[in-house]
Amino acid sequence: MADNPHVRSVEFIKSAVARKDWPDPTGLPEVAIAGRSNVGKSSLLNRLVNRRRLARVSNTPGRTQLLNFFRVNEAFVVCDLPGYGFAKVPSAIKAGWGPMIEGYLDGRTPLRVLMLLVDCRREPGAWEIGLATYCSQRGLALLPVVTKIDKVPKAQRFPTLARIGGTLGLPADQLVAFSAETGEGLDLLWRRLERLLGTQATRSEVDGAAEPAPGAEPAEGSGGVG
Ligand SMILES: Nc1nc2c(ncn2[C@@H]2O[C@H](COP(=O)(O)OP(=O)(O)OP(=O)(O)O)[C@@H](O)[C@H]2O)c(=O)[nH]1
Ligand SMILES: [Mg+2]
Repeated sequence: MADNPHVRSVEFIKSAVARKDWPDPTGLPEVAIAGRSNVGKSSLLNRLVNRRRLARVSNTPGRTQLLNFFRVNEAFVVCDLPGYGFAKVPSAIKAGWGPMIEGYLDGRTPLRVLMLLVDCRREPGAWEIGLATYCSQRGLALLPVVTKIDKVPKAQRFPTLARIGGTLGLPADQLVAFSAETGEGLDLLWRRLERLLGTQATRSEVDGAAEPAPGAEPAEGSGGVG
């Protein structure tokens, strides 16, 4: 993979299920990657940090079965979550995922940003809509990402963002169109992530900050962040 100027270092910290196994907070802010099974969470993480096989990717939904923690640039921690919903995994295992994910979202003190991934070919369901609402209630910054955007013809990309954004109650320009396959959207994703992590303390800065990409990106509206 080509160099990514945003990435200086990445280390696997640990996998965890129970709260007692979560890594000790180090003062670094944390970012969670959430979304339905097979939406492309682990692929997004690998692309984000420029490593082909850091997080395990699979055609079979249900590949990621634990909370997997990584430290990036000594600046933040990322948690790759198991997927929600219709995974082809034994129901005894799947039954534990709801509490594992919800327990993490509710209880993880350093958590600042929730990346909510939605497949470009699906409609966000009650679970995704609920998570978006949950973010504003809990004071988490929401970073919505539409994955596998390489599957959508260029002319259909904006309508796709508008449709998914509409369901989530967000303006289309707040969604990042992303492809782990081609790297489309990677730079925008990094810029939004860095801005959310860097300006966490002041909501007004997050809401009001303009994107440093002349012409390419409209400035963001205030809906849905934090
Ligand atoms: N075309 C295309 N395929 C992708 C993209 N991202 C992921 N995939 C494929 O989608 C499948 C699932 O990817 P994962 O990254 O394992 O998805 P996940 O959300 O981590 O899945 P779970 O861990 O099972 O919840 C794999 O076959 C990937 O190769 C993308 O941007 N474009
Ligand atoms: Mg995964």
